Amino acid sequence: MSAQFAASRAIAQRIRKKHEKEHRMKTIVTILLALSALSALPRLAHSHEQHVHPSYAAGEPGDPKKPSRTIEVGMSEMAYAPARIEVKRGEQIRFVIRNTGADDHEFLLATTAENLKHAKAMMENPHMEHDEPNGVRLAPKKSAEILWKFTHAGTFEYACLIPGHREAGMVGQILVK
Ligand SMILES: [Cu+2]
Repeated sequence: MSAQFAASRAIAQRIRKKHEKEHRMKTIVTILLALSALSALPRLAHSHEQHVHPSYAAGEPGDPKKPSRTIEVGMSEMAYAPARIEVKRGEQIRFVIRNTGADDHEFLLATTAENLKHAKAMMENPHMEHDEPNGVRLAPKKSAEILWKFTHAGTFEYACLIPGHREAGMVGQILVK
């Protein structure tokens, strides 16, 4: 009787161990799945970003090791100086952008369609941060540089998408020939 009891206890223990092992395996699998989901995130976020801002229709971020032409751009209420720029296709431009005004202003290089879409997003979220290489937001008296290579011919623009600014005239034209 006691031998039988011992045997059934041993069986019960083995079953419990098996369950514990299965549980551990399940936990490990869950963690692995979570980790692989996490590692997929940056890629997803990236492709999402590219989808939302296919901003690089105007070209691509420049290469600091390659020669460039410098163009100074002043921003104030509510205009850019100059308001029109011509570049050659393949040319690399170093924009030296200075806010000479009294309010914050932006310089966002894109197509008109992209900027209008972006402006709409900014109406819903006026404090939206831009960390794209094709744009910058500057406080009064601040300056920044954007190095850009114009790889496509066409008409592009730089605009300030702070609500009301583009509409009031903060838009400049870039003609890439
Ligand atoms: Cu502005």
